[in-house]
Amino acid sequence: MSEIFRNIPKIQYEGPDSYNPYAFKFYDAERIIMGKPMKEHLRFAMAWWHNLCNAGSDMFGASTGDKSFGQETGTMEHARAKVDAGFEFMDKLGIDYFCFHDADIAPKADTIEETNRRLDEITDYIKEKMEKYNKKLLWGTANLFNEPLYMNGAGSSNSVDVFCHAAAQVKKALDITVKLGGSGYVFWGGREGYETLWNTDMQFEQENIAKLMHMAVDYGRKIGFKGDFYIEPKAKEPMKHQYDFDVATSIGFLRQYGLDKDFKINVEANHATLAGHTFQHELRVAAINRMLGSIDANQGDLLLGWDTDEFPYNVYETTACMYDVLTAGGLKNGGLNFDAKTRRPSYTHEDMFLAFILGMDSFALGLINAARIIEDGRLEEFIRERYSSFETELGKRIRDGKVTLEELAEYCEKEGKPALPGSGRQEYLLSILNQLIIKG
Ligand code: XUL
Ligand code: CO
Repeated sequence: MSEIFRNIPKIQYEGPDSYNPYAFKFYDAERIIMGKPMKEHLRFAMAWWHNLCNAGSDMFGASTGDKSFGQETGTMEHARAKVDAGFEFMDKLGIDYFCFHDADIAPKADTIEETNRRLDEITDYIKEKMEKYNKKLLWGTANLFNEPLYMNGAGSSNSVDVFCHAAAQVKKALDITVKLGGSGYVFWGGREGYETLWNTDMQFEQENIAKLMHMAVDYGRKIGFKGDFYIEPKAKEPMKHQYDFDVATSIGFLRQYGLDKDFKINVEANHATLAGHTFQHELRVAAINRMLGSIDANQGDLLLGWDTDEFPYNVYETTACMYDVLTAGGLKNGGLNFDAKTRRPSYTHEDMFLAFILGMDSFALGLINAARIIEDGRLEEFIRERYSSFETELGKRIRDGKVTLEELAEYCEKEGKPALPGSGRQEYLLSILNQLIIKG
């Protein structure tokens, strides 16, 4: 097999003063941060679909790039060429993980048998490469949104036959995820939602999605899947309303249907902003519910109301993200999957590398900053102090659930009107954040 990205060298760390576009300025894989090498904190993953499949087409125009890698697209030769390209790419960037949908790795055939045979063939090849290059599968998933038959959803379809088709696809996607030793399996509810309630039985649809997920858990555990299942929340797009709207909604769903022991959340930055939340808000909701599983690392554009899937460059955001990851105790089975694509005019193979360098450096900076914030301690100390009135005897009894409303009403009568609760000092705290982030 000949080299595909011939003019791209192995990307090395050269430090913040380097002018070499093909070098990391901040990502230094082995550098120890809070007791662990950067690469273990970050566990970067390549998303097969954006990096190896998407060539820049959008609903207004054709592809601008070329991801044929020398083969006719849509063939098994092309599928194999993408494997070659993907492993060379990961190797050159020092990325240890990848993620895929079934449909990304092999072209769908007319029958399930033939599609599955192709998936067997290509995963044999991927497995060989994984061993050769020492790469791992972060998570696998099934594409349950592209085919016309999924127009009304998969688990939420009104058609029992479509539901069964989705089940067959999930079964195979689990088979190949386990075959490749994946540590996660994602459900992104692509079209699990609705356009109008005037043709939709919401309860029926949600119950059916849960049934499909239960079957996936039962089957996955039966064939030896020990990793985490994930829901990846998204508020809208492609549907007007999606059932897994945000992290809180998804956790409510998982608990309601008894799926919370097997599932965690895969939080995507751009999906958070589509739901009207910050990325950090979504991470925090997952973390305080012990359900922070994995992250789709990208960035949206606040001026645009859709999923632009940009490579992350906003260091304030990556800092907030890594702060929440560190304080949650890290990502165990999860990682940072670049569910991101280069902008349409950045169409060359070189741009693929430059985009990952941007994303990896942005998260490395985020990690460095987050560790600095924690080590500095001023922000955390402020928060501790802010709630310290609950350290009193009375405060503790409230927290322990050992007081009544009557008792507290009596206390108030005795104490009179409370003093103001103390300044939030937001501007001061943000200036500390600036000081710590800009330190360099
Ligand atoms: C779509 C999206 C998906 C999931 C996997 O917005 O994020 O690529 O990550 O299906
Ligand atoms: Co995603």
